[in-house]
Amino acid sequence: MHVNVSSRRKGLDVTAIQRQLKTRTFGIGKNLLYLPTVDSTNSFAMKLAWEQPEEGVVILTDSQTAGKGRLGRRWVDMYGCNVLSSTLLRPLFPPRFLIMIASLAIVDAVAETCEISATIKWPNDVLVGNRKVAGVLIETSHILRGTVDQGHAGQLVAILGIGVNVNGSIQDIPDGTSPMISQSLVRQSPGGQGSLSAIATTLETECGREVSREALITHMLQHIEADYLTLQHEAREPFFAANGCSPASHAIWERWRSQLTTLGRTIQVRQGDIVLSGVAEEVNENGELLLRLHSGELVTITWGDVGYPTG
Ligand code: BT5
Repeated sequence: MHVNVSSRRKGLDVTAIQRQLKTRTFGIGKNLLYLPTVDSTNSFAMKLAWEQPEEGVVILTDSQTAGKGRLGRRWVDMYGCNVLSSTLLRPLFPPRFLIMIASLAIVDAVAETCEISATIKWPNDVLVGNRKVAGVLIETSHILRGTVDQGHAGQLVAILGIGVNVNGSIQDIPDGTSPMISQSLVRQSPGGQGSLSAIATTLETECGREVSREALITHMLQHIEADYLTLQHEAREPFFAANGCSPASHAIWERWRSQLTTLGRTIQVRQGDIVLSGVAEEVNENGELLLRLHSGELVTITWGDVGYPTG
């Protein structure tokens, strides 16, 4: 692939992305919306979905003023250094598969763009070594087309939000040590470190050179679209409706499972104020984590933050 490396703090080269993109619809032509700055690409995409819920629209920005993580947390960035994207989707399959598709797309795109092996920490983090380089946020809504009396069911819309720390260094992110971020880090991290640089990294830091955001976005969207369209196709088959899964979804689950660094490790799962400790034994095809508590009991975990205790 030949995409010019954009200088940090410069806006995205959207033309380069469109020239290189080999997708069928995702991000093609008017399906690519670029805003130099926005509150949150996910919030913007959700508002758009109410007016024009066509799938495949991709929102890109150079900086968010109110970037969102899960559970009301913040996602911070530095202007012109990150991939901040949201894709509007109308999945016919359960949205839990989107988290698998997105994490795998990030891992593959990172390998193709800068030859770094990233891994996945359940449920939604992409790591290089032990540090977070990307996060995924999926938000869903039922959008009515027509009226309920006309018999129109709500259409599920999912916004797939991805944030990747690409260039610059984490220490330079202005909000990285803000009380809000630090507070959530202290709560999340069993080690209790209070700064983002203790748990996060950028691709440039890891590979020692500036990385093309345009190339990364291009690779990522191609992977997301390929897996998404395969699942959409199979979701229309009676087999999927009867079983809630298909050969394709099983294959995606297997690929996702094979990239999870969480499995087999002693972990701590924080759910609000509750912390569960044990061994991450397995993930099921619903994407849930099966945790063997130290008491021997096996519990199914549907949400939370995983920490790897040190020492
Ligand atoms: C996530 O949440 O990891 C989901 C992040 C999704 C961000 C994208 S950017 C485009 C789209 N539009 C949005 O508004 N959001 C999406 P969570 O697992 O809850 O992680 C949030 C936590 O990660 C925060 O509480 C911080 O501790 C930490 N954090 C914040 N910014 C970070 C960054 N740039 N890199 C690594 N960690 C960060």
